Amino acid sequence: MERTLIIVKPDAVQRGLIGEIIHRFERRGLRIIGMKFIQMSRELAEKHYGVHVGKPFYEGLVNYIISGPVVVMALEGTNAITAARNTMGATRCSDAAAGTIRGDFGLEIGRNLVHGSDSVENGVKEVSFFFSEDELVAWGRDVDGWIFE
Ligand code: DAT
Ligand code: MG
Repeated sequence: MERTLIIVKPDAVQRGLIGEIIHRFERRGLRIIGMKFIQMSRELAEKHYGVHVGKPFYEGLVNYIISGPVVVMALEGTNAITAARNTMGATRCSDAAAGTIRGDFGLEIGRNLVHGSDSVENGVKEVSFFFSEDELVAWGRDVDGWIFE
């Protein structure tokens, strides 16, 4: 079972797309194990985006992610990393396939609506940045056997 950290970014929150975005992951079969509505501190944003320090877009990226409230979610499922990233679409919205979140709702790379972890290792790490273990709910759904093999 993999874990991924999903962030409904400030542009998506401002545009009233929280429900639409959560719905797509929920419908995919991923199991929600943590969720909260927060405004990120600069400190937490810099930790989360630490891998991008020094890149030309880093400053703008941090300012964008702290510019308004976000929804952070920890999702669990078989192949959760790849599945969630395919549901999100390509980083550059204009390249994202229609039917994906970014392909259906975005135009620009700096307003790309959603974050999802990019590896199993980063999924575990990023979930731990935003959730303590006691904020995560270990639960099963009656339908799990019809979604997970
Ligand atoms: P992703 O969010 O698809 O995992 P990433 O981890 O490579 O993409 O980059 C993190 C965010 O940084 C991305 O969502 C948007 C921004 N970004 C990435 N590359 C960029 C670029 N070349 N110009 C401007 N912003 C960029
Ligand atoms: Mg990334």
